[in-house]
Amino acid sequence: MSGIPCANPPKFKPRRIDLRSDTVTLPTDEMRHAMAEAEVGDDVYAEDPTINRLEARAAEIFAREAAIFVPTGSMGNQIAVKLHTRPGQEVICEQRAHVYNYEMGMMSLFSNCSPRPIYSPTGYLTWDLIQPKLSPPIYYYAPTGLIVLENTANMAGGVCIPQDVMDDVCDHAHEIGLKVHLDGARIFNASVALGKPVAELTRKFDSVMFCLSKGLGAPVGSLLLGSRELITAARSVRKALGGGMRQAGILAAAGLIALEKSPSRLHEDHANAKFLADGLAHVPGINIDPATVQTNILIFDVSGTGMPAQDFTKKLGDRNILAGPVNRELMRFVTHCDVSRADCQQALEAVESICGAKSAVLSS
Ligand code: TLP
Repeated sequence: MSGIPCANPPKFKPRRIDLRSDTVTLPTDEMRHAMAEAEVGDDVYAEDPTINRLEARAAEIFAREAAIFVPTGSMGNQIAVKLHTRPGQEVICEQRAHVYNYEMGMMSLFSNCSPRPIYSPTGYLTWDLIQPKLSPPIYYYAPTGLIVLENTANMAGGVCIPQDVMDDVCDHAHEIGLKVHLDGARIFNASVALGKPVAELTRKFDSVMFCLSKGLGAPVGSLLLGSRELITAARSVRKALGGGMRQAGILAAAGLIALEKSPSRLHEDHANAKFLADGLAHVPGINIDPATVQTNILIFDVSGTGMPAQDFTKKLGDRNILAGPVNRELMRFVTHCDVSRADCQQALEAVESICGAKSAVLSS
């Protein structure tokens, strides 16, 4: 056979650089090995030793009484909304919050609550912004039932909420008997950027959700943390949502590795995001202030190129760079463990070539 050309030679498939999200990360060999070896049991009977270990370790890291493993961050958030509210109440959150925009309207569908979204120029809510939107105690208003903060604030460009802002919101809310839930899908990114342990950052919240399957690189899973009473109740709500996963210790095994090992490398993703932001800021038609990029998410405006973000995304895709449009003007890049500095350089070159080509068209 040697020397005879193959009739259908396999086509060379160039590697795609995936900046759409940190959800796209693939499990490491160490994770796959741990998954294969995981000791498992039926978690609906609370008998999966690996899940029990993950929950205990997460509770310990966050200095909480208890934790529950859930398949997704969305489920963790919605369990919290259900447990902290009564039907007919309002849930205050920032206008770009995940819990409001990307969870299928579940706070209305599942908990019978209405969102009260508030825009903040910084991307996160402060008590000054929240206080005027609390429902007055008049019988025909829907009472405020819960405040949800998001740290880091994803669609505000991965910005971190400072400790004093979170503490202040929680203190004021607690004074009037209101609960505060943290969507901490990327709280470990905030912890690295702010230089504070997650337990300290989240200490005042009534519940905290964090994801293993974002920057930490696990294939599946999130945890909801809180008091023992809250987490016991959460087991029923998780089951109601179809989230009782039986021998899911296979997933928790990867999660344990993500939890122990990944936080110490997140600074690399932040440095890569900064590198991208610095490069993008020099491309004509792209608008981003690199000083606002604190973690692994960049949101930038492409309207100056004359192209809608959807077209820009398509052109990047043609160059094997995957990214996501946020709306007509804005695009998002997310760095993660499967994206190197060289990949970021290649992404920047693709952006430059698109803008260069476009400028040439405009000037012709
Ligand atoms: N975010 C995803 C998309 O759903 C937008 C992403 O690519 O960023 N809270 C925050 C702050 C999130 O960013 C996400 C996922 C979730 C919750 C939900 O997590 P999953 O996808 O596990 O339900």
